[in-house]
Amino acid sequence: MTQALDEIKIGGLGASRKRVEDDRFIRGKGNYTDDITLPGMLHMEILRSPLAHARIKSIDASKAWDIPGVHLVLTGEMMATRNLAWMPTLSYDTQAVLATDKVRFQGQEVACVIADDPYIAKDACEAIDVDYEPLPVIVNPKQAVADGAPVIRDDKENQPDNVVYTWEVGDAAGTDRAFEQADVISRLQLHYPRSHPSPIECCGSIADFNRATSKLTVYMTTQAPHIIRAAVALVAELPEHMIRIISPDIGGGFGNKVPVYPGYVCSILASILLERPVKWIEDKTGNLISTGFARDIYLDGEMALRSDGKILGVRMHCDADHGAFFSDAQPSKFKIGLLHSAFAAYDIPVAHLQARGTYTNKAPGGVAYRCSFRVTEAMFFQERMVQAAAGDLGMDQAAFRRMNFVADEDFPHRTPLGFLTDSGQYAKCLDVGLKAVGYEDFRKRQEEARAKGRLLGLGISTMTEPLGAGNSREYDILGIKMFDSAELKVHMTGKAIVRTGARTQGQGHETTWAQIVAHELGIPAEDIVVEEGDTDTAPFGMGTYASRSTPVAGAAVAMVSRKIRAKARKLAAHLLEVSEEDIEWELGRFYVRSAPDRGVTIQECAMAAYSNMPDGMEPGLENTAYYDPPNLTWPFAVYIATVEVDPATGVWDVLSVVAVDDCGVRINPMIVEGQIMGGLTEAYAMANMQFITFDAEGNCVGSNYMDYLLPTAWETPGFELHSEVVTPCPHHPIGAKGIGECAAVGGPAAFVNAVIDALSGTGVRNIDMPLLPDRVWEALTHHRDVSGAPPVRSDD
Ligand code: MCN
Ligand code: CUM
Repeated sequence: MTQALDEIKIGGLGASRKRVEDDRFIRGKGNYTDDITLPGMLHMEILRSPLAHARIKSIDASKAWDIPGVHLVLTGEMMATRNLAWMPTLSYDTQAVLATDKVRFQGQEVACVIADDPYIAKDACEAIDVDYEPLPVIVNPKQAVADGAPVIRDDKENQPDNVVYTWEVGDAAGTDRAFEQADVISRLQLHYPRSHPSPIECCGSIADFNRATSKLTVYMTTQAPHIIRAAVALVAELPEHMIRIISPDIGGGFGNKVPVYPGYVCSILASILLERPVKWIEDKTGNLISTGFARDIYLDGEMALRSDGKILGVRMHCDADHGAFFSDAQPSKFKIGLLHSAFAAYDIPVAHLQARGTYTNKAPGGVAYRCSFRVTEAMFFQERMVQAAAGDLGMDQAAFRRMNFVADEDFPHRTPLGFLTDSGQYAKCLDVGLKAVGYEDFRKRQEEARAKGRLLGLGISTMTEPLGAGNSREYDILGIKMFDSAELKVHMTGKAIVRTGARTQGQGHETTWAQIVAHELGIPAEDIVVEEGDTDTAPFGMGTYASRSTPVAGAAVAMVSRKIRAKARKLAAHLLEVSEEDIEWELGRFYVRSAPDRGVTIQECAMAAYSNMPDGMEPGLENTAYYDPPNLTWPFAVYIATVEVDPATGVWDVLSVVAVDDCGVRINPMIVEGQIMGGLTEAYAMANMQFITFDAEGNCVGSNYMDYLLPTAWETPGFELHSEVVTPCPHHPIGAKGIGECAAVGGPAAFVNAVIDALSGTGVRNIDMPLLPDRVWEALTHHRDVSGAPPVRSDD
């Protein structure tokens, strides 16, 4: 008789275990950067530029220095004497830490004051006199490349214009031939607006340099502590063992906390100069106006179609607006991130993509916000284009997609733009979604309603997302290869601690990593503590973004558990006095094959590792695994929204949302559902209400929560989630694919497609997000597309 444990009961794979971190979060016992107070700590505030583009004629900080309680005023000039006025970005560009020559976007960091408290520091910032000479302002790529446009990055040699890069991929000639053979050519042009991750906790850091030990400790809001340590080592020329980056609890990251911000650098330099801890906590406006934006991309594409509905080829062009500095934190060699994952779910013979990046007078941004490096834009364009193409052919939306999907048996599938997708059951997901939303029935109701002047619409969106950078062959950040790590220490009582190179920001790693160990070793999840975010204790890893934690660090957790199990097997053989070959494993226990009643638990093996190991065996039960994934993981999802548009006002209400997500094996189904609901909420907000843009002077319009609306429970629609399609990832040790961003990536197109569907018959092909009532009303009333591209009028 064997006695295998019930995996769900011990909190293993598939258990909807409650999130252990929530015990402290919901009781106000989280420990965020701003909760930390160190003895002798000073406070830093940043003076930001009110202008988007201006030459700095002079900075007079004498009045600020005179204010009692002020310890230091940092300006670009002072930073320059230490070679720190500029810093390298993660995309091989440079970024001003504090402006010296010019300011290049509204909100740019101009000076810092370090004082006894943040209020004195803020007041002192206002006492700094900056004499600006305004320059012409550029707020979109068209202006950036216009004849005579002022060169924003005149600090750079060999930068005669505002073009950051041009890049292309695919088969241009083959695509031309496909278009020659097309029966129908469908075209779409749109702008995916800037959006902002806007985590509840803003960015911040506490730098603590100890002259006696020469050690620099920095508590900071970062999603990638080891990358920050590497960057500090390189920029500040401090040795790595003298730098400790601690990322305490994080109140949401969503990509906003990947880049390196000037505030971090200034607090570090201030602490080194003053030999006291220096805390910098950004305010909301500072966060919204100056930190990691996302999107802001102009997409223009064509699809070559055969009259029976087969897609023959795709051509895409993209203009990306990167703001004043190219600071994307993305680990691929591709300048435009993974935009060329567009159309990966469709079996398209040939495609070609051209991309151009431009500098503008806006805060640097690009990739960050619940996206795997521009996959959000890729999937949005893909699904908007597919809807337009089906419409042009007069084909049913669902049938057109189904006919062009990559078939289940065609994996691994090489996409026309070069990716290798791993697995999926696309048509099945679509069918589940259509059934759930009552597709046929809705189409009938839509027609009946139309006859009565009511506008109903249904939008389908699908997405497949390349998640889990790297493999190290193709992905790196500043030459540091992409992989991740896990360390597992099993104590003698069989309790354990697992540490990884990732950093949770709310995703629930403290819960799910323990579940992977429970699955591999049979140690109950509640006996395992998870720790991340301290570079002095965590194994080296590349952090959490691009939903890479489960695909990479999570895989490392499984692999290190297997190493522990291999050693425990030797201990079991020793305890049971049989040879290793005679031993079988079942969850939590080794037993003798010929005598299943004779067994030892994993806990007994752990005790033996410290008290009764065989002669010659190294004591202890600990190990580390570094995991370099063979490929990205490719989850798939179908999102379907139905809406009703009020023709009188342009207001639209969501009637239903159905989500079918296939992220392979789910470690914790409840957490996965939470991720999907969160992503759909953000998708809805982007499609419906979030407005952050620029006027002609480069003023950031919407840099406050009156304009940039965060969705609350009140306006957020309900979501119906489906989990019945599971395609295990063929190359991940436990079959899991990433899920953290899927719904934010695929969701927006479902809402926009639904509103455009409601407007069918008016000739409207596109309204740019957010689909504010006035835009929808304008489209309906004037039968025309509505662009949301900046500049906008300030009173919009
Ligand atoms: N999970 C699971 N089964 C799977 C896949 C994932 O149970 N098959 C669990 C994971 O173990 C983890 C969570 O779901 O607890 C998300 O996992 P994963 O898809 O690996 O994504 P990451 O942990 O790498 O999180 C990053 C992703 C990104 S890039 C953004 S942006 C985002 C997102 O997660 N930011 C978030 N979701 C967020 N959720 C919260 N609460 N806060 C953020 O800042
Ligand atoms: Cu692109 S936002 Mo997340 O990858 O941190």
